[in-house]
Amino acid sequence: MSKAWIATLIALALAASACEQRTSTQSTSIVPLTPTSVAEAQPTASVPPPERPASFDAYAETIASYLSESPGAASDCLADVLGAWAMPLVETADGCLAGNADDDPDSELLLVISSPLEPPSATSDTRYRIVVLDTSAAGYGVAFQSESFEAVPPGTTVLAPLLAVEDLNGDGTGEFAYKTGYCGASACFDTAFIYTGSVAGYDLISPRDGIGVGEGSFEFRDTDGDGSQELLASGGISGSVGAGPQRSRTETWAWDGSLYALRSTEPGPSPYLYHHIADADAVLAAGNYALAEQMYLLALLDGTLEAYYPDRHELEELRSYGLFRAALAHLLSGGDAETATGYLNSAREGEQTLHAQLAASFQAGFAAKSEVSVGCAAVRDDLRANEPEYAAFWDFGYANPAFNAATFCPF
Ligand SMILES: [Ca+2]
Ligand SMILES: [Ca+2]
Ligand SMILES: [Ca+2]
Repeated sequence: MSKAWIATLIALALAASACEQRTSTQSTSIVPLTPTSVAEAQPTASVPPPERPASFDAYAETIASYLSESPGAASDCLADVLGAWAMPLVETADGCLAGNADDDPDSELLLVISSPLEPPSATSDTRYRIVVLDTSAAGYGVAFQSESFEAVPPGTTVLAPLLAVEDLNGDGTGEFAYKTGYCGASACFDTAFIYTGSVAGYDLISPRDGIGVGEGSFEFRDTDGDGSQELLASGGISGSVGAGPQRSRTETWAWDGSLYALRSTEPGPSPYLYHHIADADAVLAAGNYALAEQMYLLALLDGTLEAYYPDRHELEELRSYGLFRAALAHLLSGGDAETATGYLNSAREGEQTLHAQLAASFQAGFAAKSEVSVGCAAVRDDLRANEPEYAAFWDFGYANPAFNAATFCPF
């Protein structure tokens, strides 16, 4: 082709281009503009997904290279790769999330990659990682890659570790969150991690060890309407015999300006009298004596509440303990001695119980000078004299607080 002919072609092309621009400018209201990037992306969508690499360590980079060649694959969150690679336990719906994970406005892809664990460990035959794929002018790159985790518990059919990718804390830049699991001999534990991204990389903004809860589930929700989402971690039942009576709980982890920190813990329902008495104990310890008195009485009047260790005469012991504590709460809230005496008389009816004896000790001490402190001194003497028996009764497993004589009558 001659130089003159090329020059003519270029001139024609420029003229045509100028003409198109004028046409577009004149008729923007009726002719939709087609962005060139999309027009160019169309043919690349037909690039077939790459072969799954032999090495698990190469998965993330291979997917990033493929996305650079075929950015259209990001629009359906890598369904073609996830389909072609058939990574164990990873399904498209749970294996990929698109959203903003950092401080530029583009979406990143949060992805789960997995492979068989060879040889398998005692608790798993599959390992997985969380990966963040980020686009830039140079193409896609691996912006974050977690350590390798084991898929647990045994028998898991779908891995769904991705929790969220968006501006979670309401500061205008993106975060992402995922969860991992760990199973011991008789119980499994779930842990959530939250990261925020910037040009400098990804920083952990949950505690270093994560936010953990036994047999847990996690949900992001703005519970107080301040524009920042809290992480609600629910669970706490371990299924282990040594744990003692268990109840679920919901922890609220809130953004404090630099980290997600524990804001509050809400106990779940329990069928056990022990937990209802423990709730009243917590209210008394917080100094809300009138409410604590009501809670002891309501717990003791609720005939549906159960014992966890019936062979300890648990309900009888807890009844005498609860009535002693109701008397204490009544006196501390400024109530009359007559009502408190009524509670203590009733507490002493549990004749063969440790706590009937405890109530009697308090009553005798209090009667001497009408002072709570004298009654409490008598209680402390009784606890000291019979500590092994009290400690044995108050051992409610590792999921519950250990026996602590100092909490019985600290006044
Ligand atoms: Ca971004
Ligand atoms: Ca944010
Ligand atoms: Ca909030």
